[in-house]
Amino acid sequence: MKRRQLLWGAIATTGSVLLARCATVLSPTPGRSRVVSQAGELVADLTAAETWQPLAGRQARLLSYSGQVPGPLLEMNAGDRVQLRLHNRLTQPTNLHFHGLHIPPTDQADNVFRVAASGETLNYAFDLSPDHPGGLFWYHPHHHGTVAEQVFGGLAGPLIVRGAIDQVPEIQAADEAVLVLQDFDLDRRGNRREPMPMFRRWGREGDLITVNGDRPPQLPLPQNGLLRLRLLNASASRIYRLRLQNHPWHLIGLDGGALAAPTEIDELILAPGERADLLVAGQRDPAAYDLVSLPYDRGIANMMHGMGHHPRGGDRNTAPQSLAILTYTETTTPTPLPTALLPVVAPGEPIRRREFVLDHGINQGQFFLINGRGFDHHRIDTRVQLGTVEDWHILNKAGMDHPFHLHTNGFQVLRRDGQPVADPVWKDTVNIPAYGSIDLRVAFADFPGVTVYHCHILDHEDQGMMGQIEMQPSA
Ligand SMILES: [Cu+2]
Repeated sequence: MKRRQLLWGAIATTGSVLLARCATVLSPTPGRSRVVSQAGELVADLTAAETWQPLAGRQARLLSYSGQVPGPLLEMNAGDRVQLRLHNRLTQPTNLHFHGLHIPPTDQADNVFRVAASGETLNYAFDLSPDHPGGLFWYHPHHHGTVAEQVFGGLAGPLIVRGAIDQVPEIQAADEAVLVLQDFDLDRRGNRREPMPMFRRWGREGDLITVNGDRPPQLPLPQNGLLRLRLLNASASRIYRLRLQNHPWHLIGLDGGALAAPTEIDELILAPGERADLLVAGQRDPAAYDLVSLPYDRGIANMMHGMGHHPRGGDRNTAPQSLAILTYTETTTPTPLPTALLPVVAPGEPIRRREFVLDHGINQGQFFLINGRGFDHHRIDTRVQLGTVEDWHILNKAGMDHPFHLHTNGFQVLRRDGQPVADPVWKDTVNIPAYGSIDLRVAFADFPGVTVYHCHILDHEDQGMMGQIEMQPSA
């Protein structure tokens, strides 16, 4: 079988290369490790702690998993057993959420109601089903009230599931790069700045954008070859608008869902929590091409003008920034783009329709509301039956974008602002622009229990924009 290179961390900038077939834990560069499942099992320890970290050429006081920002890459196959131990060396409670995985929301699996107090260890254990979609997922804290602070401090790590999409021959032959996008707000000494109350309302952002905790990496693309680019927005609030300059790129997947065929795109908007899977074909003149981040206004400018504020300190990154540099290398055996990927299975027919209104206001001391209410751990907001399909209309009545994320089960986006979406795919997070609406079709499959849906601007989640859903076994 042809093997690809997997680029992870600041590999290209130091010249070392990591082969995807290598064994359990590898550190291609100091502080950048990868844990690959062996014989159907992935076992790893993650220690959450405040540590000094190298970050984009300087030292920064960050929150890290096992001394790394982002955390170690966990790589497994559909059907594997996963066992993780989370050691909490922070001064506050934390826990883990496995964003996008279709696993139980209960017991030791994706149970966001568990708490690791400072100094404690939590065991996580779950099985991925043999038909679990292959894709890029991620792990991060989900302890209500401190999610934004902990993720913005650096706590986030990528998780790859290898599945059916990875068996497509052209994708198998492609080189692969995982890019974790994070932003940070640091003072001159490298300490994290405490966000002003107003920035917590907007959702905290930082001037410093990093890719895998570093400066823009160079991504080698062999002439005539294929590079699979896998992007994760692990930022607390920042929405990225991305463009590969003067070079085509093709979308092959969104979140954990594959497209039916590669689709050439122009721009890519990536909200917090979202992922994109892309192929870049080395068919252009050998040169360097920039992956750039362009300004995106998620409604803050309007709000600042409305309140008489000058645009300072909110969405401060207004100039395009290079996030990675695609660099052509020597010619390789020609690999064409695949013509087909995986069939997209339809969710089935809905048995009911619900409406969720996202808005701002004050309710029991919380400001970000769903259907007029802020989060209450003692209240179940939505009860659904397993084995059914529902249509959800999500209406954003506020002048700020709110990316909506549902745990445990995926959905397809059928309409945006009432207009049908061509060729919907399975997703777990979708941005709802200010004053916009989205229609989803959700399939509630096999796992009973209580979990949550929420805004993925993590300050909004912490300040109330979250609801609880109970998935009940069919009678
Ligand atoms: Cu929000």
